[in-house]
Amino acid sequence: MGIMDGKTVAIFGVANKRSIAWGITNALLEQGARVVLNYQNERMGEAVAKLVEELPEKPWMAPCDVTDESQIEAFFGKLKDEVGPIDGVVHSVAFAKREELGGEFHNTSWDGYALAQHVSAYSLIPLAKHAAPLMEGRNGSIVCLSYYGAEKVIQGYNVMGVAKAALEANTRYLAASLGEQQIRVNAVSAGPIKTVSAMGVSGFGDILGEVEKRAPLRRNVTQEEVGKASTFLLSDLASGVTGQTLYVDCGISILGL
Ligand code: 1JT
Repeated sequence: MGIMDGKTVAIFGVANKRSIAWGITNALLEQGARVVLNYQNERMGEAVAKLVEELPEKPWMAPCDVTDESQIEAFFGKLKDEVGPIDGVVHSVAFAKREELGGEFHNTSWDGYALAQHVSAYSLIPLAKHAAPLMEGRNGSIVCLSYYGAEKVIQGYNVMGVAKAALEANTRYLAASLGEQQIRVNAVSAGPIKTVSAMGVSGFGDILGEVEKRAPLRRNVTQEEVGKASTFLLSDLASGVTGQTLYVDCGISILGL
């Protein structure tokens, strides 16, 4: 018996076993959901195919690069034909060039800025647009992943902070425009998590250490905890919640200096 019994959720952003999207996948499965996954391209498809071997049931999977709207349209078209309607979507996708993370913000290039926005913020909009018809009459729920750098300056987070600010604003505007269809849209603002892409950023290890020392819970949050909070937002337990950013960060964001 789970809070997601009978629901199907499409999850974007599983790359490896450390992915936040993988934590969400497992939390959803634990609550009885059926999940379907995207992968960015053939190379990532092989990695994700290996990952899902450890699941009791192999989920439906299809390729979809979120920077190409024709691929988003094709993904949901194929999903509708082969699986049927859905109840939720998880957007756990972000990218910025290494040289844009760290260094001085005033050196941000237009290319780096545009790429971070396209992958990390804009993509939520076409995803919501093409997912909405599959959620018709089902009280759909969309969840995306943000970070505190969206609202306060975190040294080195730079172009991703601006992209996450746009993502949180997209969450509110989509919540307003899709509300009439009874589709909810919320963001989870996760504390820093040791993922493969985050570990490649210099200074990230120091941030994990600072949180462990100062956060109210005196530790870092886990993929499993972000998974559980996201599952709540995707479930009917959150039926009155839309347009919000929910902090799942061991409390670090409530502190002043
Ligand atoms: C991306 C990366 C998005 C790392 C991210 C992210 N959102 C949070 N992090 C962790 C992080 C946090 C801080 C930081 C660096 C990383 C990696 C590239 C893809 C998008 O500061 C330098 C504060």
